[in-house]
Amino acid sequence: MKGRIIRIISNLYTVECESNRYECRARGKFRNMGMSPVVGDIVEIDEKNQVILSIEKRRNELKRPVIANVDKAVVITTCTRPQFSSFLLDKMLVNVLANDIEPIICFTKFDLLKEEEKSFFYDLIDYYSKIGIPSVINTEIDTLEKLMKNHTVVLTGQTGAGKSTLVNKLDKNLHLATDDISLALGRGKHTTRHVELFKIKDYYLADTPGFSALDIIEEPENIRFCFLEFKNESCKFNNCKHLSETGCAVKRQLEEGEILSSRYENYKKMVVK
Ligand SMILES: Nc1nc2c(ncn2[C@@H]2O[C@H](COP(=O)(O)OP(=O)(O)OP(=O)(O)O)[C@@H](O)[C@H]2O)c(=O)[nH]1
Ligand SMILES: [Mg+2]
Ligand SMILES: [Zn+2]
Repeated sequence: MKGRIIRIISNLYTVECESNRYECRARGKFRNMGMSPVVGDIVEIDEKNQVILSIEKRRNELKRPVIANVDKAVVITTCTRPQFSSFLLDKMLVNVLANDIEPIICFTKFDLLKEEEKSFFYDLIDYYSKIGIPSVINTEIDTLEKLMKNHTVVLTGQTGAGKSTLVNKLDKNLHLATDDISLALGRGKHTTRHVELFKIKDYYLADTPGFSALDIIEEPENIRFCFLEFKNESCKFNNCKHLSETGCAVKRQLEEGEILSSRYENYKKMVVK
């Protein structure tokens, strides 16, 4: 029987086959092969013995958070508490785009901003939307749900950013634990401890444990194409890295204010090691 892994807790894999759920174990052979089943995997199970027999080839996968076969990622980004970081946002976007997953940016804690701080975020929302990444505030539920319709979506973001809070808002029957004690104590405390896919209305949404730091593991070559607004066609050299080459259209657009300077600075931080 075929199904999808929707949750893993310790060594127990919950596999959903149509509307039934089976709590399965994985065979040692996966470990020996150096691969373990992850949430989102399509698997063949032996429902009588409750074991996973095989894993279907993945369409895509993420390492942070660990999940496979998703269409979109909602990149949860705080406006404050913890403080907004454009570098973290751009790293999360690269992480998603490099794995063939469509990002959506969702800002949280906009309500905690002072009036004069808000326009900075409106400008960011405009900029990212313009370059092709839909961007919303977590109060714009209808827009978000339209973007997620019929898709399998993963939430990604640092710990305390508001991922589980958003899931609870989207599905009033879920009462996932949310907490901000970590902020009061000033150290990382992960409230969500496992990845779990929830069926909500007409989409699947995965809540995930947040991270406290995110490293970029992509090659510079891949990173360049994740900056969607950096168009190579207009550069003098078609392999232009947009660093110190002559006739670079990206640098020209940067000087003309068409490219956001934080985007270019973050790109440089990621590719110049
Ligand atoms: N004021 C305000 N607080 C928010 C908002 N979103 C989340 N919070 C609060 O932020 C804290 C952390 O939220 P969580 O939903 O637990 O964060 P998380 O991303 O799930 O964290 P981890 O599970 O550790 O990865 C909670 O106290 C929430 O009530 C928001 O938009 N505005
Ligand atoms: Mg959580
Ligand atoms: Zn260039």
